[in-house]
Amino acid sequence: MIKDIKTIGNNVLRGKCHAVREFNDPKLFMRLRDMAETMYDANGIGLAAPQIGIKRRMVVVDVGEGLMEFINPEIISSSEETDETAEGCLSVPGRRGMVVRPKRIKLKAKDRYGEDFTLEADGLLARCIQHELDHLDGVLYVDKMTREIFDDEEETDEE
Ligand code: GNR
Ligand code: NI
Repeated sequence: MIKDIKTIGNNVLRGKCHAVREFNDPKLFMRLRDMAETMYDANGIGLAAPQIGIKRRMVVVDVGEGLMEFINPEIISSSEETDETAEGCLSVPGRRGMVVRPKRIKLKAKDRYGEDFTLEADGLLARCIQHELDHLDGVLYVDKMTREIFDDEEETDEE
């Protein structure tokens, strides 16, 4: 089911989410399906549970490589090297801003059955995962953006 996306100002986006404890469970599967449906409906590349009002540590991502699910995810290492790129957020409609983040990360998470896995990510996937993990701790990209991007700006992609 497509859910309403909570927007900035709603407290559910500002709390710390609790770990998922029940795996291989119909209620978990239903929540993950709702998250994916809501993300695709909104044309997002990622969605964190608190964005649909669920205070649990789970995230869905699809940056064009298929649907990925991360439950109780943790970044276990990040590159020293950073990138500053544009971000938006479905919970902060109508705005965009530049954010500095590590270029590459190594992530540990559980799948829907409770099995541990690790993943190395770079590029847009690394960016999106970091953005989603921030949501699980009540952090929005606007808290860390270096500058806002305005719609009437010239493209400054290539300097
Ligand atoms: O759809 C989204 N696009 C995006 C672009 C750059 C960096 C992060 C993102 S995530 C965002 C969807 C969203 O708000 N997820 O929490
Ligand atoms: Ni977001």
